[in-house]
Amino acid sequence: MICIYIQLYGIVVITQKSTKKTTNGKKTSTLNLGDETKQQVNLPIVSIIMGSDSDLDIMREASQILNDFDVQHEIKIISAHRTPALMYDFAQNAGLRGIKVIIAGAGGSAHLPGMVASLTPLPVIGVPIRSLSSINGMDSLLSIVQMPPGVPVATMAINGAKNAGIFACSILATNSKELSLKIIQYKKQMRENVMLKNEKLNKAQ
Ligand code: C2R
Repeated sequence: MICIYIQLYGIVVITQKSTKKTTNGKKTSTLNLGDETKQQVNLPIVSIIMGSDSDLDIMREASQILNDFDVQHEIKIISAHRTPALMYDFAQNAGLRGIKVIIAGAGGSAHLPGMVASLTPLPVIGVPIRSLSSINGMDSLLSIVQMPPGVPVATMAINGAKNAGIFACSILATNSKELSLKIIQYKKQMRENVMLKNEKLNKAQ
């Protein structure tokens, strides 16, 4: 994986690019989503956005999962409060750029996920961040989860960015047998890890 950092109109864009190549040297997406164009040009299909770079340590966990599942994604800092016009532009155009799922993390008075959800038909997964200025993340959680009827945000646990990555994969897997098999394998591995822990526990008794 190569990360490219670009400063664009005040937004930091971090693009994750797979270096996987075919025998003729052309890059391809490893994921079959039935979208030939995207497979050829290898564009991101998940967008991870967050209100501030101070959220990055947590939101990286979503990126890590997407890397593990070979899902092309981008990471951007966008704030509904600090950069409303950019947030609007992002939300209006994400689907047109080929993004299929948005993961949005924010702390404190976290309006970013809900505002983005109000502007796009794409599924939005919200991650409440326990930021320094927040009330233990409870303010972020309630801001994101208590959306008015008609504008849902699939809200994860406080700091639950890892689950946001897995949930994004689950949504994409409804259209990809390959990704679905990877998730089945992931769950099998989790089950085996628990069995191993049980074995260790039994031996220690
Ligand atoms: P700073 O660390 O930059 O002061 O940000 C961010 O997500 C972060 O957790 C503190 C916290 O403010 C949050 N923030 C929002 C929004 N923009 C920034 N909740 C928003 O638009 O919802």
